[in-house]
Amino acid sequence: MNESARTLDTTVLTHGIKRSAPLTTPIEQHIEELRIKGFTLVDSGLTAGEIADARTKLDDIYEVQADEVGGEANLKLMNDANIARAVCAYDPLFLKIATLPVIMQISAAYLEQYVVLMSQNGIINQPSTDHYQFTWHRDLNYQHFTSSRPLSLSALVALDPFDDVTGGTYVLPATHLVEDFPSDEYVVNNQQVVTCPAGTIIFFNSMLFHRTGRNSSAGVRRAVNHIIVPPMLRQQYDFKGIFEDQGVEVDDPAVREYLGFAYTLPKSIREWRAGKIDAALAEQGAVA
Ligand SMILES: O=C(O)CCC(=O)C(=O)O
Repeated sequence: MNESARTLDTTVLTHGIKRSAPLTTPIEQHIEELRIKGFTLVDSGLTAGEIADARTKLDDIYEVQADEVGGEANLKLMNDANIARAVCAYDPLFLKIATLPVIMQISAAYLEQYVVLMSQNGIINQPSTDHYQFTWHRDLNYQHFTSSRPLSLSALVALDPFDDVTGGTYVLPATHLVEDFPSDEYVVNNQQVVTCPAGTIIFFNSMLFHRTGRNSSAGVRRAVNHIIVPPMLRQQYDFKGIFEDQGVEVDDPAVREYLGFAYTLPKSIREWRAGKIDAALAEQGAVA
């Protein structure tokens, strides 16, 4: 408990209230926090040994993935330095983390429908080094709307302590309920930094504005983020596959795009990154 919590009056008396929300299960307390302020903290239940293992494995996977694309310089080129992607496909410990009972329970209770893992990314926050995640963002990038029910849940598992020195996670409470990014003045006056021990999961509505805190310690500060969504906005069937099976050619680029021909999912992290590296190189060429 922090100093200000210790001095707060914790009796809850009301008047003029006809509707309120009594809690019946501990999970509901977390769902209520997610609904109102947009984030909540839960212990993952991982052992100290598993957390230590996950730290080493994350660093190893990052090295492997940097090699896959011809070196870290290419990751820097596409703003993907110090991020390890789809780590559950590289080591079973990360599949265990992605499917932790508490992650499955809270995502089912919060999203209230069938959900899938949209992404799982390791964040490697190196001391005194810039990271793409230092800048404010929503995990559903470029989206500026609110919804009466949540669309997506992020589950950020701290693998190192998040504190004032290693860098907590900065959040703007309740901004999952507001369309636009607020003014700089609002950000400065209302940002909150979430700190927690290693092994904690920071769950947040993926539309909450947040960012990684700067790491001014001497060590690396690592985390794994999961974005969990109901897969409702996707094609109901594979038009591209159906057209190909029928031997039907579609030449018009606009029609190909409309039918989702360009939307096949990358089959590997190397393939996912290849397109982005090509785009970054093309942009550099255009500027030069
Ligand atoms: O590392 C953190 O504190 C936040 C990570 C983050 O912003 C993200 O994964 O989207």
